[in-house]
Amino acid sequence: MPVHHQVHLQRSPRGKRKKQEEACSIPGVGKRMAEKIVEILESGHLRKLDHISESVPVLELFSNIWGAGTKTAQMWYHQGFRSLEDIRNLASLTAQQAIGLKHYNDFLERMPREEAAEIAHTVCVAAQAFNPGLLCVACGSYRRGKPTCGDMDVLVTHPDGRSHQGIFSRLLDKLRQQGFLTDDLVSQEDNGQQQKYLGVCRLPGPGRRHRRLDVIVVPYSEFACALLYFTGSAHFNRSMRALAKTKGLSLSEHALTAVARSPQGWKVGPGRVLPTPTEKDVFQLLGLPYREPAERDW
Ligand code: DCP
Ligand code: MG
Ligand code: MN
Repeated sequence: MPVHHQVHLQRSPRGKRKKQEEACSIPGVGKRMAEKIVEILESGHLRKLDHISESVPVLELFSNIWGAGTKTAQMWYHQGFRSLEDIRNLASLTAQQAIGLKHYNDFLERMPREEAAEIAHTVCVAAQAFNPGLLCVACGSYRRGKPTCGDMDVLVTHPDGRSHQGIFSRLLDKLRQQGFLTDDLVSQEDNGQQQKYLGVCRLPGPGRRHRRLDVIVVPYSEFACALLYFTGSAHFNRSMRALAKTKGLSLSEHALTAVARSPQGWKVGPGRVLPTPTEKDVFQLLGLPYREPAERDW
């Protein structure tokens, strides 16, 4: 044993050393964890947490900026920033984070579902002016019947299977011209066959707040799975995907697929897409009783 180690052990009080050994004997507890346990036992306090409890509210403040995750929040904290004023004046922001900061308070607030309905209505009227056969569905927490919504999620498709094509950018251009869309966050035009827009809108008239708006345009062949996905909740979707996996199926926002496997269990090929004209078909193929949107929080 190295000399400095001996000296340390001799100097430490017998009780402390015993506690340390005892803590170490717990399976999964190593030297560093044992030290922390002993510190708490001896002083009733862990000094390492002092710094953490100081940073937690600031990290939360920062990560509530749209487009900033925990990593960015931590980086800003380490750069010495402590307030939104610091971020505004000193931090380098992505375009998305700048929009998130500009609408910080509006984005933190949930809107009443009546206002969410007005937003969906505005999008649907604009879409159906191009083609009255377009199908627009208000999804997300709104479709689940929540009294307030964090944003509005609108799904657009056409039952003829092709007239949804070309609608995405025309619809967004029109809403921009109306002054309804105020900022763009993400516009994905090449996500397979589905197109996704994340942005910011504001209804006309005084006293209106900026609200988050998500729009997806999907081919009708993917309607049921896209509707199921976009209705959520996110937790419900994770459960459904996990369940599908246990049955050799794969559920996505595009389709329910029978995964093809080799005798060794490897995935081979793209699998076979199961026909799911409605949400009920997805439940049925998974062997589940149908659940109304309001029953899909878990
Ligand atoms: N979604 C998901 N996984 C994610 C994010 C979203 O499956 N990580 C799906 C399920 C959500 C839907 O997309 O219900 C819409 O996403 P939102 O973030 O808009 O969530 P909600 O509409 O459910 O809640 P909120 O009222 O906060 O908008
Ligand atoms: Mg939503
Ligand atoms: Mn959303």
